[in-house]
Amino acid sequence: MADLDLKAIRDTLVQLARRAGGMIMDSNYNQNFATDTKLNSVDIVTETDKAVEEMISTSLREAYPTFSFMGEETWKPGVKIGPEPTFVVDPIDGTTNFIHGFPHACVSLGLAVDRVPTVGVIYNPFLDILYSGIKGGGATMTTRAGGAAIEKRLPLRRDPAPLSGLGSALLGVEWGSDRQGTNFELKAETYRKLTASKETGGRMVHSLRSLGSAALNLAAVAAGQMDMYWEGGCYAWDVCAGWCILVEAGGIMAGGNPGVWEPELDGRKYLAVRGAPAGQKEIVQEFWDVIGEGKLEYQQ
Ligand code: LIP
Repeated sequence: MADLDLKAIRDTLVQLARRAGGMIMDSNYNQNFATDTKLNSVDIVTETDKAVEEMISTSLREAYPTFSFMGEETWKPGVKIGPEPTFVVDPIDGTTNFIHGFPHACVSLGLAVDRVPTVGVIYNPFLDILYSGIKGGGATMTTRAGGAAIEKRLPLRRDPAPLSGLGSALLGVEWGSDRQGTNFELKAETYRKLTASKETGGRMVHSLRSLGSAALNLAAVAAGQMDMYWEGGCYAWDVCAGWCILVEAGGIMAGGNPGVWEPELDGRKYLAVRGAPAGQKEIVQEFWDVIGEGKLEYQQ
């Protein structure tokens, strides 16, 4: 790890993310083009997902031949991330948004070292917003206005407010592709308890948001635009880049099930909290209390 040039790796990932963004915007998204499904009718993959992953994996193997590579479209069930430097890549995170032309899809490029998210680059080509982070080196968000790049450190607020509990929080959640069974029931019940009025036993959070992309939800928490993000069912490639950016912006990643303070990168159950001078652990505990006895049952 000591001899890895993380800044050079970040720069390579930024270049690739922008190139991939060009492929995404050049594709026929939102034009009834061919899609394929994986687990069920809402777990979608397109030719563009595959072409972008092919371009990224070929480029990264050339540039870093000794590193491992894990990508959403070529991963085989059972394969886990090892301790060696590993690129963890989602060519299009938010494929459902992509096919609907809903402008929240991104390229998510992470590097894990010792299974720890170490470099992260997320690029949403629809809105031309790029997020990046390097372990120990901070996180930034780059937008463009009038042709000029504007880079801001994350979180966007210089003095993030303390977290004062779920009652004043804006939370990211996702429905995922399971639409029946234990995980689905637990999600639906948790969303009900989070939003219901205090008089009826709920926490009455400010509201719930679903950006449709784990990476963009994590980027929003890192930026301080959402207070938390809870997801069960997504994979390491959905969260690796965003996790690095989140931590570099002062946020923490806990587990999606109660009691897990150190979740695994490929554990598939996550609870992210924004950077704040106080209240991070308390709001995690409060969220876990809402889950109660339930448990997300996604396996690695
Ligand atoms: C998607 C995630 C989304 C999650 C879905 C899926 P994809 O990734 O980012 O947040 O709810 O289960 O994993 O399939 O668009 O790359």
